[in-house]
Amino acid sequence: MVSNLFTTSRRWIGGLAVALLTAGHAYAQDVQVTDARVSLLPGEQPGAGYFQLYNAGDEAVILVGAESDAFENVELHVSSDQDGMAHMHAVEQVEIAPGERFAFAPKGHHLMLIGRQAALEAGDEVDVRLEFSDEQRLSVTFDVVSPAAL
Ligand SMILES: [Cu+2]
Repeated sequence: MVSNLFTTSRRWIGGLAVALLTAGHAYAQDVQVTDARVSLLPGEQPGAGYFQLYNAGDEAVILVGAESDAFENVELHVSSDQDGMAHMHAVEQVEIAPGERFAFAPKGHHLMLIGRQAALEAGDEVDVRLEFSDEQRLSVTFDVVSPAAL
């Protein structure tokens, strides 16, 4: 009886996965990333990642995070200016509508790359995996640049 139930639910989950695949969701291959670069400050200070996202699909995509083997932690941040003081805070997610472009750029949204795991310098490349809702992942190669190059 127990094994019977197990088999049935597994079959049902399989059917659900197929249904989701055909439901017209936007997948990572519909997302185009260009101009990806990481600006590194000297010493232990975190790096900032910038890029352009284009949603070529016909459904919204939602960026929910990022990770990289080169850093302990990667967060989605947004900068703001309050009373002449620069602030930034973490954001949970960024939604990009179908056909829309979204720029991660200085003084706006950026990836905060915290806890460098190895020496990096301008001219190097670093891989970052962008994480979307539905557990979609997109691996992107970022060029390491000096802040002066932005
Ligand atoms: Cu930040």
